[in-house]
Amino acid sequence: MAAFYVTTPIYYVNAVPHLGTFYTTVVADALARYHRARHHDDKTSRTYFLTGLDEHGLKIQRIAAERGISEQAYCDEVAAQFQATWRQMEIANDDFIRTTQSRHTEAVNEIWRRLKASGDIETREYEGLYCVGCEEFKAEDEVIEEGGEKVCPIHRKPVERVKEKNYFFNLPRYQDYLLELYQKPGFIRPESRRNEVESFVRGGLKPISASRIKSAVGWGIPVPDDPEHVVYVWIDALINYVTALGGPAAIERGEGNGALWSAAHHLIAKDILRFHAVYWPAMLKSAGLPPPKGIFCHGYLTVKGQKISKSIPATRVDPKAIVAELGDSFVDSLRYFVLREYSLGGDGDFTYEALFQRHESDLGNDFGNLLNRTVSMAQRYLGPVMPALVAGGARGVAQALLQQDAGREPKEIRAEVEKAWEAFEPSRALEAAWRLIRAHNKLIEDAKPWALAKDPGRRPELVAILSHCCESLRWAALMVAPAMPVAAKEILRQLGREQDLGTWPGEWGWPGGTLAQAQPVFPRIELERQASLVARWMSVEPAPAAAKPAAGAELAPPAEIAIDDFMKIDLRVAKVLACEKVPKSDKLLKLTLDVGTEQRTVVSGIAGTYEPGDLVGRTVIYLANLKAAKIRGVISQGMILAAGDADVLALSALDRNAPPGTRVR
Ligand code: ME8
Repeated sequence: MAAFYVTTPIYYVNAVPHLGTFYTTVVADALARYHRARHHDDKTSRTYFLTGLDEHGLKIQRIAAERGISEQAYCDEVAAQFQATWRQMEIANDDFIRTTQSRHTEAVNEIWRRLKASGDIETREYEGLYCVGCEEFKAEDEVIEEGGEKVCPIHRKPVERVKEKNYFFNLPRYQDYLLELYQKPGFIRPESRRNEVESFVRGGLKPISASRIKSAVGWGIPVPDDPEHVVYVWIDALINYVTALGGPAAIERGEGNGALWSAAHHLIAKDILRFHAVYWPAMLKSAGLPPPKGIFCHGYLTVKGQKISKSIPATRVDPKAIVAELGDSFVDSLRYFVLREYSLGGDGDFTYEALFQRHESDLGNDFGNLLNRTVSMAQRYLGPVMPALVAGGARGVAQALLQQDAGREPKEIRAEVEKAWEAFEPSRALEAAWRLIRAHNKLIEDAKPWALAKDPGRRPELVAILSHCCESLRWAALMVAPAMPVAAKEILRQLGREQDLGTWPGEWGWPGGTLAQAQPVFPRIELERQASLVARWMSVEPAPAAAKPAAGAELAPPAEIAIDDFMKIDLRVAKVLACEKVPKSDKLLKLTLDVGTEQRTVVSGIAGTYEPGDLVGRTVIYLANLKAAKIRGVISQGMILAAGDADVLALSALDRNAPPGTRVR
């Protein structure tokens, strides 16, 4: 049985979808669509795609309390938004799991009993540091000191000291098991992530928390037989992948959806690798269940190098807002873009310019153009009916031309596309499919059907060329349909081959079809419109909701940079010579700085914390090579560094005197 079970992380309900969660979900959707299409003719084949929501934990409990509504009401509200967004984005998941569903409570109870029966659950008096953002206990050496407080290095928020009696899971017992598991080829991909996990496990493991005391965290699944405790949110969350297949017993018996477990692939980003690659297989082993087949860990999407994250307004990229502006047909452009632009393992920086560029060049100029030219010429020269292409004769002419252009047979291209989808490499799959598209655009340019059409004697050649183009479009539509289901459907409709949707290319040879009128599938977006949209979407005016991150909301760490990148930043000592309020603004101060070689003007959003008089004569750290920007009519030449997120807490300072202009590094 060619089974394929793919999961996304279940997302926290402390935010609605953004481009980061969209990315993982679209990749999983495309992989599932590929597997369905590739094995459409195999009745025994099964594909299952699961996504859903992680609804328990302190983070959610606090947001609901702040909102003054019940946790469940809050979760229901966000769940509806997730589901509506995924539908709009053409996400065809087979199941949507929510950890507040009763089927999940049952599975968690059963797994807990199994962990206990294996002797892996024990109680301990525990004192430790807890980060609500991560929903995780942190060791002393995992936190950093900031402003005299211990803070989580990821969320930059104070960790909470917790002293309670907790249940613990005996993770160290599974060290050897895990190390052996990591030797299984492809269990953790990419290889760099496998190495990272392996060295973490080799470094030694500690028991992990398996519960929280109910008086501290009420919003969770009660520990079986001990209602004073709730199951720790990560243990609860990971089990979702088993719940959705019918629970541990169904998996053990290999019954129904349980049979899919041996084909399970967890798609995640690197922030949650340790939970999936270390804790989860150990828990499964303890519960008497086999590990998933594989874990694929992708990188972060960033904006200007910062991880796209719910709580950083400057990184906010909202797929819904983009589609609301550009129409439902743009969903496929967005899906295509994220799948084609980034190679799945690494990080990738998002820009709207690159999105528009690919929409216009790959989709409009390559794919759309081939469709448009082929369908309109075929209609004009041959009429709507394109009969099946018979072998031999003029077909050979087109074939020869094509091979010369594509450099390979369509079947070789198809094999490459298949290999790439199988290897979780959507970008390479799409790139390969594009070879077929580009080769046929070139075929049209070289064979000049408009010239052939003038000579009745060359009609067979004309038919051959245009049917080749129809067939290449049909193949390309089928091979890229996992990424662009709606565009693929429309292309097949115009070719008169809608019935092929959801199948996979078989023999090369146009099977015949009645063409519809040519219509643009990827409408052009005027440059001016693009520019005004980019300006609007990139304006970093914090949204009201994001201005004050909710308790526990994530403050993601910026992506890692190399020292060379850091060296591009020109930080200097500067002295404040003058300071005044910016008219009609509560937040902004205008500072005149001595930066050693000259005076510079900087507008800074620190008026909520500092009076102008506080600052004159102070030394600050100044970012000198930031592109100048006009803020409230004042040209700001750079910025000064300050601590704090939405609200400024403190200004940068030096602990000794250094003259203005001195480099800071
Ligand atoms: O961690 N780039 O939920 P979460 C790429 N509930 N992917 C990103 C991303 C970015 N900038 N930002 C988010 C949790 N993601 C837990 C999971 S699973 C048993 C429990 C994606 O809402 C990526 O898949 O914080 C990442 O792993 C996930 O969202 C984190 O989602």
